[in-house]
Amino acid sequence: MDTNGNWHVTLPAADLQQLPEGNTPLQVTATDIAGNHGTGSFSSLVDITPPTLTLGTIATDDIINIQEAQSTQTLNGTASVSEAGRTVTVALGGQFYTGKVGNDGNWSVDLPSHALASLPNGVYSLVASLTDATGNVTQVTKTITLDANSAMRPTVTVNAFVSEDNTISAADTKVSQILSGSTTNVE
Ligand SMILES: [Ca+2]
Ligand SMILES: [Ca+2]
Repeated sequence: MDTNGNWHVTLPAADLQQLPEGNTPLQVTATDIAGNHGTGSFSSLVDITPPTLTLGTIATDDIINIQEAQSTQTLNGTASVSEAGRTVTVALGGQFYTGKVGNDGNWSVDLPSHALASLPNGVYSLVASLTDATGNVTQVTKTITLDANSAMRPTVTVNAFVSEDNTISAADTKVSQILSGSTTNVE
């Protein structure tokens, strides 16, 4: 204690880690030379448990195709009911989307069609995160496939048929004819 009556006590980390979760009352007692006591107390909230967080399936099969990318796709999930009102953040392709945890613990985050359509086709890590009031963070990652970029849509080209004039004559029907062409973006 200094001459102004200010004091401090260091609480070792090893002791803090032994504290039970929840509200922990702390009491400080001062005693003067005559043996008189004075006490002060406060309550400190201990929360070392990160929230639970689960992710549902998006676009039926976690594959977003061209048709699905034309409308908003909603990612649903669950979280600890204790996190009601807090924000779930979803990262996809360098963009962030958010939704709130409901009173039942359910949440949903919308991925807008313009964002889905602008991403190159490929496999993406979709990362959802939720931070509780104490700062404990839970992150859950799932892999989704985007097959939605129309520039990558399969194309079919058919070459001219039957002696280059596309007309099947009586003579042409007497022999086999070959139909040929080419495709792009077909795996
Ligand atoms: Ca917590
Ligand atoms: Ca799908």
